[in-house]
Amino acid sequence: MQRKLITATAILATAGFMNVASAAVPESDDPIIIVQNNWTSQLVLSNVVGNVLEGMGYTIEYTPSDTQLQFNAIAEGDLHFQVEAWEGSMKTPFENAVAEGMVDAGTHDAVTREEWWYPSYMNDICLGLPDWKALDACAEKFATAETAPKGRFVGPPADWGKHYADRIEALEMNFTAINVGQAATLWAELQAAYDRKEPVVLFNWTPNYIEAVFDGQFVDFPEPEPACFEDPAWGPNPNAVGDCGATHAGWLKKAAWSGLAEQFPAAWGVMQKINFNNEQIAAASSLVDVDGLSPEEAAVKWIEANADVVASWQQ
Ligand code: TMO
Repeated sequence: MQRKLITATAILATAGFMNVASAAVPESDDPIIIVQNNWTSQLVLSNVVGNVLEGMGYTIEYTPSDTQLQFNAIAEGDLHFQVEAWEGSMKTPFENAVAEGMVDAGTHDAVTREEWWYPSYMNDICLGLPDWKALDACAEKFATAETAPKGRFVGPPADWGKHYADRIEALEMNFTAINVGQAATLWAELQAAYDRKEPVVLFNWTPNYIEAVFDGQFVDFPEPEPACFEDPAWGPNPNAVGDCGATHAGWLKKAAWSGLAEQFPAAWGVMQKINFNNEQIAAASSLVDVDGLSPEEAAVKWIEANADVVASWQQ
């Protein structure tokens, strides 16, 4: 199949109809290494990208990586493409890697937020929510045997680069962050509390399947500005930096190895066009977290449901 294509291409090129380089796909049989992380939409959408590139004839390898360390590996060419780099949890390592030669492969239309989040029934239990001060005044209601008298904040896996213990200290909150080992534990904690209308506040993000299944809201912390992290005088605590929340409208980017353009030009063309919106990402996670598909099965379904989107990447 591949050889035939090249032969036909070569003939047409000789006749002056086509450019050989642009038609001989794949340009290389070396694998394109797609990075996988530990949350659902990323696992599904990395498979979507891999399936599309495999359909073009490329050899794809998937390699799991740490959300903070992956960008250096991409800069060095050990990993090649990351489809979901989130501002709220990856901005610093992303920007550092760009300074080392990693390519910012473009920003998705999706607008993201990563923040403390609670089910809406808590609005009746802690008056004044979603303001963080109202949450803090209500901290004892969130206490567990492990954290009493402080409230428990169910925090994200450690490799997501969050520093909530620092934020809690900077804002002098009566909470303790208890980090989960994996995302599924966040949702299990939420479900268990939700079923009994018990207090719970946990790390969540959008786009995610959660908003379609649970009624809830993000906690409003002071909106971050660069000065929050540089100037102790900024923010509610005049003696601390980091006394603010995460951006309400974060970016979502793609990250790529700089060698892709030369070694796999047609694949690179697709990677540059890939552009997810909030709905498409939430749908990717729902296929797994609600419908129970594997990420691989979900990728096939997602591609079926978004055939026009996938076609637009290849034009
Ligand atoms: C891992 N996350 C989606 C929160 O950035």
